[in-house]
Amino acid sequence: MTNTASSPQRTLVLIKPDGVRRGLVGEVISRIEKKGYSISALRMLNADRNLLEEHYAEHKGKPFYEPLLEFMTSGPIVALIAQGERVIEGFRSLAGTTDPTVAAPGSIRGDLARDQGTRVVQNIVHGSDSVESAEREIRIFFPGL
Ligand code: IDP
Ligand code: MG
Repeated sequence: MTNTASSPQRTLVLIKPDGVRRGLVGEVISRIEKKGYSISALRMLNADRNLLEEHYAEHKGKPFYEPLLEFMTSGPIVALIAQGERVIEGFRSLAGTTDPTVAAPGSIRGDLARDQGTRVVQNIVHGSDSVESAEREIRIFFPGL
């Protein structure tokens, strides 16, 4: 029998330490679910430096790289896999642009974050930006899934 159904697209979402500290885990998850995506895996962890170096390899050498690793190890984070048709771009849209000061109202970053005057911008969530990075990042946080 020919199977024409492809497996659903997946993305890696992180709720960063600012989101966890501010009690926004439920709010972020709720927005993902209300949009209609499903969550297929979820864990809370204290990410160590090695894991984050792998995750943020593309940013090595940038001025915000060290502050970013310091921030991401400053408290627990939540990692989850969301899935559904075009979820990678869909979650990026839910998240809003990187800079929360100008992120669109209605988005997670636009509604819930602002510039705190820190060297790294604290913007509550991470979302994968391509199929390749989603699969790579999922392997880092959920080996075997
Ligand atoms: P993204 O999270 O919107 O994909 P990236 O460019 O992948 O943004 O950057 C990763 C993270 O590094 C951002 O979410 C933000 O926390 C931080 N960051 C990115 N660019 C800057 C910057 O120019 N100044 C300070 N922090 C930044
Ligand atoms: Mg990115």
